[in-house]
Amino acid sequence: DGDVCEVSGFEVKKVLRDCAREKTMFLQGKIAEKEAVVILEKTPIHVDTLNELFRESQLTMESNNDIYTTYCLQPPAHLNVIKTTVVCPATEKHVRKYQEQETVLVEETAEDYRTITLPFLESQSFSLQWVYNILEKKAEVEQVVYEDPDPKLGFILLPDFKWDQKQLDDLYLIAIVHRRDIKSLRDLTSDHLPLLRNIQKKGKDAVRERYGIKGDKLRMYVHYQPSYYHFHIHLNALKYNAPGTGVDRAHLLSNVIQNLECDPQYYKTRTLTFPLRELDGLLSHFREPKDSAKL
Ligand code: M7G
Repeated sequence: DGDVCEVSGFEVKKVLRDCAREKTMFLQGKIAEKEAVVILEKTPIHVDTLNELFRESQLTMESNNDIYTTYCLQPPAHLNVIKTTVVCPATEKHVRKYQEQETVLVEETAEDYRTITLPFLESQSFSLQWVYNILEKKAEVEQVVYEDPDPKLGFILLPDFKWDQKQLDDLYLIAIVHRRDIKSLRDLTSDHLPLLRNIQKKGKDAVRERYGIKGDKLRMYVHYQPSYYHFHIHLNALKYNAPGTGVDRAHLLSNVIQNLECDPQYYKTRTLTFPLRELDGLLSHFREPKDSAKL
């Protein structure tokens, strides 16, 4: 399963989602008989390639009216790349994750978490193999920006695979904690405050040192629900409107810390609201009469 699938052999079966504005497309298909999901994304224009872009592109005028002219600019090959992410072999769940679909808001009480969400995610959630590969230095080793190796307070900071690292405008990193016993925001108590403060402090310092971006230009947050139930924190450039930063899913790290300072059991006891997509198996469990979900 660790084999790299050759994307050149990708046969498209279905367009899962097509976002013209974001210039991304999510595709389902096959690579050598294996199910695959492929994500195509046109990358931003880099400021330092502008001179080259105008000098070396082929320009075709499309229209002209008074002082207004539009062109089609055909850049040289190396400036015209599409970031491509391949998931192969992809599971049915990957296909659903990227499929265009309606979402609804769910209010999850502490009891709902225990009786509905937890049993569901224990049986259904995505494999964490890629996370363990990072923590065990079996993958993305040369990508690591910073590591605090402490087994209780430590974490690995590295570029999120959504970021191509070609420009800082859309900087996106993740901090993955070493300890493996925190599934999500729901598991946090005041016992975890030293861990959270450690990531907040050292994560900011590492980003400033490596990329020259200061802490007040950085958004640090966790998702609830996450896709991967091993605790991690998202870090991105404040000016970048990254997907998943909406109030329905993102919980700012500084707010999480303060909530736990006020109430050690905050996330264990509160009702948490989050969006679920129509095809998410968890949603059907929320819609069933609660008594049958407990069986
Ligand atoms: P999440 O909140 O669990 O789910 O975040 P989301 O994907 O629905 O946001 C997991 C984060 O890990 C996301 O930002 C992913 O882009 C990122 N990610 C996922 N995978 C499989 C990898 C990977 O293999 N390498 C790296 N570097 N990042 C990944």
